[in-house]
Amino acid sequence: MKYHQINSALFVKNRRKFTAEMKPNSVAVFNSNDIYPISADSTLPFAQHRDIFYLSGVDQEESVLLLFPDAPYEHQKEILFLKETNDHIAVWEGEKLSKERAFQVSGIRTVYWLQDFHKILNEMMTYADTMYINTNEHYRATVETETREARFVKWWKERYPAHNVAKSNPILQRIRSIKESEEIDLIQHACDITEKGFRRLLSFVKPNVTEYEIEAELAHEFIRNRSKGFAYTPIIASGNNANVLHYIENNQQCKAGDLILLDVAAEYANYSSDMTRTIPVSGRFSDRQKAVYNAVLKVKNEATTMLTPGTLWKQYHIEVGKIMTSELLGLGLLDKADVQNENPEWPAYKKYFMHGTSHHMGLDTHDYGLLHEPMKANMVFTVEPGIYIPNEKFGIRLEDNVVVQEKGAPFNLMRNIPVEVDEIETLMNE
Ligand SMILES: [Mn+2]
Repeated sequence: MKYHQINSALFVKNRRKFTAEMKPNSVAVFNSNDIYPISADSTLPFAQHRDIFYLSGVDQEESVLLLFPDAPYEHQKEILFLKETNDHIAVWEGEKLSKERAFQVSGIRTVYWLQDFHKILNEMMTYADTMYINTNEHYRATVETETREARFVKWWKERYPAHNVAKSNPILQRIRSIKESEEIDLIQHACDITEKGFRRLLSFVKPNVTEYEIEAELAHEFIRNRSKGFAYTPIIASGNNANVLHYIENNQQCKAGDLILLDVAAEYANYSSDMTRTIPVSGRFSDRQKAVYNAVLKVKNEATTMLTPGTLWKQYHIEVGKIMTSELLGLGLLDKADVQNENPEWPAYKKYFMHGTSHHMGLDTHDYGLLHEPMKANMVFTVEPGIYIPNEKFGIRLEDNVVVQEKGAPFNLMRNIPVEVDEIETLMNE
């Protein structure tokens, strides 16, 4: 791992929050992700399943975490199963967690090699009444492959049909959405790496630079700061490309006078950041670009103040829509009749701003969080309004990451990343 080791106290706390919600005499199992094959012996880089990482800090393939708070013996309450390693295996496969290192990382004392999993699970199942299985219930998830977790669940249900089944996912959605201070520090660190990348761009971008050269600058800056790289596939969209919301080709040349929409951010220690900035290729905004930019900025700043404990996600979006509508009227993009005749299911403003304003962010960029439940302190949200105008061949989105506070306005984790027109122009022309 490139990142500095996280204090195992975080994972101890996370497990305590999970087990506090478990029914009496129940077991929960969490699996690593697979390493996905390409062809021949090529593979995609490993990406750990965020749930087992959240509960253990183990960032390695072929790992299983078993939690059994009511186990008859103390050493059975928390168990890790890891891929076997020793000095000989390490020469061939590189360093994997030893039992001692696994304890240092996770705070879990009982560590077995993976070949003992079925035998020990069987013993636990004879004691337990209920099994917590971990299904993916994220509101945006579409999964085509069978994950290691899904494979385990299928096998387990066939093998142990007499046990009660319970769901881990709603518990994880709730506890993962409220961040511990250590997690907020890690997300802040990811945001700070993103800031370094963005500042580097402000002196790099000139007419005729290509979108992929911009991507390369960011990758360089992120990795040299101990990030694995982008937290999600970067969007580097100059000119009219900004009006394709999920443009990821990043293969065009940036033309003088155009804007570049950059939805680009670093990960750190598996935590995301999620930033969008829109900058002028030539280092100066036109008057029209500036007017639309400042409208988006105003919506972002006003929306941010509404992210407070008790706010409902759906109601928040209705309120942001009203602010956006007033800005679009001011820009002449909508007229009064458009608004008076609007369909409440698809209000007029959606012609120019068709996506959501906020999502939870954390270990996943679109993180866990139950959107029908009111917001709480220490949730981390993005705030990302945009105005997209294909007729004028540009689109603008601005996005920060903020922490909901017990009292007062949210804390902006991207407060140091330039966003005002004057500051962007000054830095681009130094
Ligand atoms: Mn986002």
